[in-house]
Amino acid sequence: MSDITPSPQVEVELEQIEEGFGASGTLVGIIMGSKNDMEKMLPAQVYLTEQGIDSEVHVMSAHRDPEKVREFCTTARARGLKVIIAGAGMSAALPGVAAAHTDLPVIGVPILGKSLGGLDALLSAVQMPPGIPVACVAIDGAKNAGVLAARIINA
Ligand code: RP5
Repeated sequence: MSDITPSPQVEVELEQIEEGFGASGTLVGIIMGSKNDMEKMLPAQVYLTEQGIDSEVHVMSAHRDPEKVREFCTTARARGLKVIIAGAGMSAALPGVAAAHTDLPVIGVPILGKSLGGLDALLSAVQMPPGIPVACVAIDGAKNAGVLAARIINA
């Protein structure tokens, strides 16, 4: 038995794991704001799988499911995740909110919506305040998010 006492923050995270998301054993968490984003986000997982990197996919919206997003992101490191890929359209808050709740690298994927040519999502994802970074790929650029996640893991 270890005589190292977990920090209060780690204890909180472990409690949250027991109540919510389990220990995944995966390295990359892929989250998106709607099931309607799934088709555009899957190229990230396809690339990671080709590279032998396990990932998990969840739908959670920063606006519709804020508590789920908070729980996923605050427990991500303790569950073994190394990178989070977050895709959303319209007012794409998900990447930035994810980055606010974890110090893991967050890669944002702006999803093309029905108006504004995707600029709404691009600007929402990329215009982060200093200290809370999101590494943003192109509009509908999920494959590059997978490539970047793999490079981060293999750095
Ligand atoms: C965003 O709003 C989602 O990421 C999605 O791209 C967009 C529209 O969501 P749905 O109405 O299709 O569920 O939060």
